[in-house]
Amino acid sequence: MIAQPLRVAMIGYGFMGAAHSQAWRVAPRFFDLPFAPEMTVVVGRNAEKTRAAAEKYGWAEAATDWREVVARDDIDLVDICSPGDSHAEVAIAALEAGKHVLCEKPLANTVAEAEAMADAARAAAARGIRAMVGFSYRRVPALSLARDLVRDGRIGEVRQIRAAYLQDWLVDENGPMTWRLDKKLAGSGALGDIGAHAVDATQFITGQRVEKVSGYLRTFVTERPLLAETVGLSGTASSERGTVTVDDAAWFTGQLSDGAVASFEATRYATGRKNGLKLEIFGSRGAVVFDLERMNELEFYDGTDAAGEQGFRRILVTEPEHPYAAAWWPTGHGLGYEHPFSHQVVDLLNDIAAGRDPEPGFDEGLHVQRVLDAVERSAAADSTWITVTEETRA
Ligand code: SOE
Repeated sequence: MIAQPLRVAMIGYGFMGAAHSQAWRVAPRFFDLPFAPEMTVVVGRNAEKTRAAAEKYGWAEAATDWREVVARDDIDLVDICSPGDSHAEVAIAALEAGKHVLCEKPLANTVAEAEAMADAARAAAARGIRAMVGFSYRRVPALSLARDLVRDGRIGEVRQIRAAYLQDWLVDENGPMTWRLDKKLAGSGALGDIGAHAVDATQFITGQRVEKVSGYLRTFVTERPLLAETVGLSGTASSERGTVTVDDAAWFTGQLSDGAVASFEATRYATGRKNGLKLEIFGSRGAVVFDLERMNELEFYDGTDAAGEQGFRRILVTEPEHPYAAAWWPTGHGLGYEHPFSHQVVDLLNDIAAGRDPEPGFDEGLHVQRVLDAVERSAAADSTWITVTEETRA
C-alpha cells in the first residue's frame, strides 16, 4: 500500500535543521512508516542562505515568511528548529492552523510561553492534531534500554541519580558570541540547552518528576567577540564585543516525585568533554549507567547476581531485540548522534496515525521549563530550595 504523503515545513536550518533534515530523509528508508514524509519547504530569514540550505539538505522549496508557510493548505506538519525565542509564536500559529508540530527543546524561553504552547497543544489534540518536543536522546537505543530496565524493576527502587551534561566549546574565551549566549534568543545558557536534556532523560528513565530544586548558575566569561556578520561587516573580523547574558554552567540538586534525589550538572567549560551526557541511576537492587560519548553501550549492575560475580556489565545495545536497533545495521555496527532524530520522526508519525499524544508532549516540555525556571529562581535566591510549581506565574 502506498503511504499517504505528509508534507513537512521546517523552520530554521542551523545545527538542528541539519539533524532534522537528515531524519526526514532517512527515516522512511529504514522504517515502515504510516505516512510518506515530503520535505516540502524550509523557512529562514535570509532568502539566499535558505535557498542554499534547501538545496544542501533536500527541501523542495525555500521561503522567508513562516506565517505564510504555516497557513498553507499543502503543509501537514511544522518542524521548529529555530532559536527558542520563536518557538511559542510559530508553534501556536501552526497548531491553530491544524498542523502537527515537532518543536526542538527546550520547549520555550519562558514558563509563560511554554504554558501557552501546552494550552494550544491540548486544544489541538482535541482536533486530532499532535505536538511533540524534540528531546531526541530519549530515543538513543541504550537510553531507551535503561528506561526499560528501570521500568521492569531490574534495579529496584530508584534512590539516587547523577546526571551531568558536560561540553567544552566555550573554554576559549575568544570564542565568538552566538545566539546561544543571548538570553533574549536562547532563554538560558547551558541550563536550558543541555541541562534540559539531563532533566528530561532523568525523568524519562526513572518515571519520576523533579519536584523541588536548589540551584547555582555561573557565567565565567561575560564578554565575547561579535561575529562580523552580527555587526553587519560581512567578511571582516569584528573587534566589537558582546555581552554574554546566559549561564555558562549550572549545578542543581533535585528531589523527585517518588523520593529519589538527583544531582545535575550542565556546563560548556568541562575541558576535554565534548558531548558527555552521563547518567548514573542507582536503585535498591542495581544500577544503570549511560554515557553519550559511548552511546551504543549501557552499563548495568544487577544486584541479584551471585555475590562473587557482581560487577557492572557492558551491554552493546545493537541487538535486534534492543529499541530501534533492528531497523539499522547488523549486530555490533553502532549508531551515531543523528539516528535518534530519525527515531523521533518514526515515533511521531506512528503516534499521529494511531491518534495518540506523542511523548514527550508539550505538557512534559512545560514541566521541564518549570524545572529550569525554578533553578534560575533558586540561583537568584542564594540556592534556596524552590518547589517546581504547577501554577501559572505572572
Ligand atoms: C539539541 O538537542 C541539542 O541540545 C543542542 O541544542 C545542543 O547544543 C547540543 O549540544 C545537544 O543537542
